[in-house]
Amino acid sequence: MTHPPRSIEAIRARLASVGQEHLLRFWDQLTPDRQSNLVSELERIDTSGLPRLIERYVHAKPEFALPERLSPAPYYPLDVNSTRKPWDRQQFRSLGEQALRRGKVACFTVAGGQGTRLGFNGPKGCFPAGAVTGKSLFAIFAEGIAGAERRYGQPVPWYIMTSPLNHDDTVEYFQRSYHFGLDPANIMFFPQGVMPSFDMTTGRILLAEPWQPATNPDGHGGSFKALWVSGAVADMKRRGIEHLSYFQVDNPMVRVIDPVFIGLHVGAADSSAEMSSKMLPKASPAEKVGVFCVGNGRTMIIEYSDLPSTLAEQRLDDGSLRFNAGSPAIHMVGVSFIEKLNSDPAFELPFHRAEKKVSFIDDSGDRVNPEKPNAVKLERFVFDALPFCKASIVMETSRDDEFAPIKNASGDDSAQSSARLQTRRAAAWFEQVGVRVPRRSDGEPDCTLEISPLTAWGPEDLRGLDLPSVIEPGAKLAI
Ligand code: UD2
Repeated sequence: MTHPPRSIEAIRARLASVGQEHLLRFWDQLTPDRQSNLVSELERIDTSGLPRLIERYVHAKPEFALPERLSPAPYYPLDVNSTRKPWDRQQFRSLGEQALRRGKVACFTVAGGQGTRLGFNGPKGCFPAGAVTGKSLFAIFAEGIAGAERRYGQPVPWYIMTSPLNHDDTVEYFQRSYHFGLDPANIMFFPQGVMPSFDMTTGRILLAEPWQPATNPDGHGGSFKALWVSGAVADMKRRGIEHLSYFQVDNPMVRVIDPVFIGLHVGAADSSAEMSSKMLPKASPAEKVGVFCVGNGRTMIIEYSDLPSTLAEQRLDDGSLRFNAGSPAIHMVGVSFIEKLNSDPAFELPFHRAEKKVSFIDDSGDRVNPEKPNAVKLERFVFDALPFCKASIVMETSRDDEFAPIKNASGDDSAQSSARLQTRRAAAWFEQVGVRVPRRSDGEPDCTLEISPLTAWGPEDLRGLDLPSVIEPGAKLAI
């Protein structure tokens, strides 16, 4: 299809008015198909907002404004008898289970990230993560969901946010895997939005190809809009879903459904049931996780890069970190909260600016692969919605039980470290039901273990199973 000259002139004028006419530099050399591609890409860019955006985030580097009144956020501690805030875990478990038995809860996975650090060619959810079986992240989550459906006798729909870059591959992967035995009618995929990537010095949008502006996914904070425009929220309302269990694609040990957390979110006196979060005590002041704070009276997460080291390193008299509540990025989100945000035309989460290396086509049509950051990417973060809640609670979870993310190709937060943590957790559970686990002199299990979330959510689920009484040194065991 060729584009009528008049419409391309209108687009050219619109781009010229905001200093972006270079995006059409190669127009005359493009095939009609590629011209068409370029036009639809350009039509998606909100040109009227560009000058302000570039001024504010590309030419300037907005400093994070630390709230004047900042204190650590309170939380429901893991030890329910702690003097910090005693609470009744069983009561909230029952409330959560009630919500599950009434079919009010769905899962929501943000899987639109580019996974650059992992260096994996494909959607990150397809990455082999099971310590023994090498099952993918998606397969492990699916088993957790199947486990919840079996326990509570209700479908747990699964909403998966992809990006335009990995959407088709993700959907195909699920089809090839027969949706891991889940009912495909209960799984909905939708792509998040994208933002243009800007040249760091000129503010011009880079061209990834002569027919394609460079773009990046707009951050997991883009999910509030994507859930709305994709029709996912409408689908939830049709099904009577009221709450979403939100988790990232990178953590194979996450409890995809946690009745206690659901119960607190829906029923705690200080919860608005809008958005709640899990926390875990930080492993070190420099750990790369956001930190829960109360700023000017509102619960919020301050990203690790924005928390001044003077605060990150502050200690209490007992030696513990004052700002110790790290975020594993696990939330409960009320469907009505998503609706509330989207019905306010002025609602917008802030952008966060990151300088990245982005390969591009220069004005002479040559590809440039920069050696240092040349581009600004803008992303929104989901946790910036917390201060929009009427009230928001935080619950402590156990690092050993629920956090083994895979982010890097090696070292910390890699497949190897995650397998070690999966093994450690499984060893602890096995030992609690009397299975002998071989241990090395440093105390680490001398074997590799994996427990599927379809089999058990904790040691209590292992009782009554046909388990070996002893695991041999060097064994690999998956149940
Ligand atoms: C995130 C949190 C950090 C801590 C840590 C725990 C942010 C900014 N930081 O760090 O505070 O909680 O996780 O593991 O979130 N994603 C999308 N679309 C996007 C970008 C990301 O779906 O446009 C997904 C991505 O697929 C992944 C998740 O969001 O599931 C986290 O993204 P990340 O890897 O950029 O965040 P990270 O690990 O720096």
